[in-house]
Amino acid sequence: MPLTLDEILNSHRTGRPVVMGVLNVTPDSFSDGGRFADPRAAVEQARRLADEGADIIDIGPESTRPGAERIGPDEQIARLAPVLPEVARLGPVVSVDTTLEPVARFAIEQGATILNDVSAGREDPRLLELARNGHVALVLMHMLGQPRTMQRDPQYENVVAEVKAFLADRLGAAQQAGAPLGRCIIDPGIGFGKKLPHNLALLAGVGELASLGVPVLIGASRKRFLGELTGQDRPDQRTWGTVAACLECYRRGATIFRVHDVAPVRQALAVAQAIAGTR
Ligand code: HH2
Repeated sequence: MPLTLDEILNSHRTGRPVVMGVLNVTPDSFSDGGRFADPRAAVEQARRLADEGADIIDIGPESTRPGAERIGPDEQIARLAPVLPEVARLGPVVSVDTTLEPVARFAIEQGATILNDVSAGREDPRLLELARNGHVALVLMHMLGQPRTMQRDPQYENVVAEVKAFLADRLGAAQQAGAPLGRCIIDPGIGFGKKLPHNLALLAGVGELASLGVPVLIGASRKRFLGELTGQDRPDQRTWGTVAACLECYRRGATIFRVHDVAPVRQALAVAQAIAGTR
């Protein structure tokens, strides 16, 4: 049985690992671009993610890969419309990966209960207000710059401290917009304006981020830094590196893992959870 939204939002207290399966309904995503742009293929993939044990299905109508061009709300809604209502019937909690309030509002009407905002409410601050009613959760992610430009020589003095301060500030902004702290999840944004040493420092420093008192989400799945570390050029062959990153972060206090390959990550986390429980 997939976890409920309340169980997901309590995962940092219970230590229950949460798996978020990625469903990109885009023609151009970096690792699975175009495969699920057809609505029937998308719903089939959502079913597979649910069968493999996803607690959340994160539907992305816009690619955020480095260099990606932005698309407007109408096109995002047109991509979600034939897919979202069917996915909402499958059982897992539905999340929508968007930075735009009209898209988020549409997604909530169609059954989504998590708003995964890679801009953490900076692009469209009205989005944060949608979590006011207490039925919707927010993912607030760190990104340096914009997807189009973010990999152009990002610089930090102390990446963990800077990302933590940013996330604390965005948690404050969410609360000011009326979103309860207990409805917020934070994410260091692996690969979003970060070079390899920045990504590694953030993965190692997950405990520091977890001290902010809300669940930490990690999106390391298939990302380029795994290729840099292993020499594996093909994103769909980076499953083992993804598993390693998830386990290391779980050990350090992250509980929510956004991944393309649900089954292997689910299995690895079940073992890690059992071992953690006997410590
Ligand atoms: N990464 C991607 C997209 N959305 N959301 C969160 N919260 N955290 C992440 O790390 C994250 C995210 C990029 O990966 P993917 O969805 O595979 O590719 P694309 O953005 O090209 O669709």
